[in-house]
Amino acid sequence: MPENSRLVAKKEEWARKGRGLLEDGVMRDTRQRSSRLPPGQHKTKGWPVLDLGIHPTVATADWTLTIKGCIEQPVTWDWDAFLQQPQVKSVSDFHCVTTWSTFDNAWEGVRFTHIVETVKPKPEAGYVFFTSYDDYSTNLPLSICLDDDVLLTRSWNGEPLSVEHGGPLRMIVPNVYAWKGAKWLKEIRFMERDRLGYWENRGYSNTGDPWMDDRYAL
Ligand SMILES: Nc1nc2c(c(=O)[nH]1)N[C@H]1C(S)=C(S)[C@@H](COP(=O)(O)O)O[C@H]1N2
Ligand SMILES: [Mo]
Repeated sequence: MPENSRLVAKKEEWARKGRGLLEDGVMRDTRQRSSRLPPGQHKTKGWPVLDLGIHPTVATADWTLTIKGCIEQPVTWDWDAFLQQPQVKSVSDFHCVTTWSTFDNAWEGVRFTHIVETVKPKPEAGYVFFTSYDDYSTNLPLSICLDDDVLLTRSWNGEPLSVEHGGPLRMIVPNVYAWKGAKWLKEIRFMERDRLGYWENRGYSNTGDPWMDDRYAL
């Protein structure tokens, strides 16, 4: 896969060195927080673009989302079918593991809990694996995906999501670092067992809790 190999090599090096951790190799629980900023993060201006360097252009006319795996009702939606699902708005903060955060992003899209009600995961489904049009992937426990503010997002601050930020559709999962929110979302697979995604296979934490400074697989 053609990708931004210098960035990937840099981020692998950061994972080895524990860059951004307040104390080497120590995670800290800051959930009893007085600040909106997780440990080791700074608030940035605007909204940086961070990805593997491939920006797949998928016209909504060609776009589909397939949801499969350990579920009762597999579906493939085209763009119209996606728009027919209940749309909600949600405002949340966004924390990239490279230490920048943005506040008060207004997202619009479909709640992950609506996906769950529609596809009906089997009782043994405990994990979710996301695959994107740039071949990126990431994984989450189903429990994290059930948070109210987890959205399949098609709009940011009132505008359609731009291609560079993952349009037509991306995941937003505010309670974990932003690498766990797949841009250019193509497939969601429910699974019995966990499977590591792109960064989770390259030294990044499998849990990725910003409030725990939980950046790397230590
Ligand atoms: N498909 C895909 N999704 C991705 C990535 C990627 O390279 N490809 N990068 C991740 C990382 S590391 C971050 S920080 C966020 C950045 O989103 P942004 O570019 O919209 O700021 O997207 C995440 N989702
Ligand atoms: Mo990131």
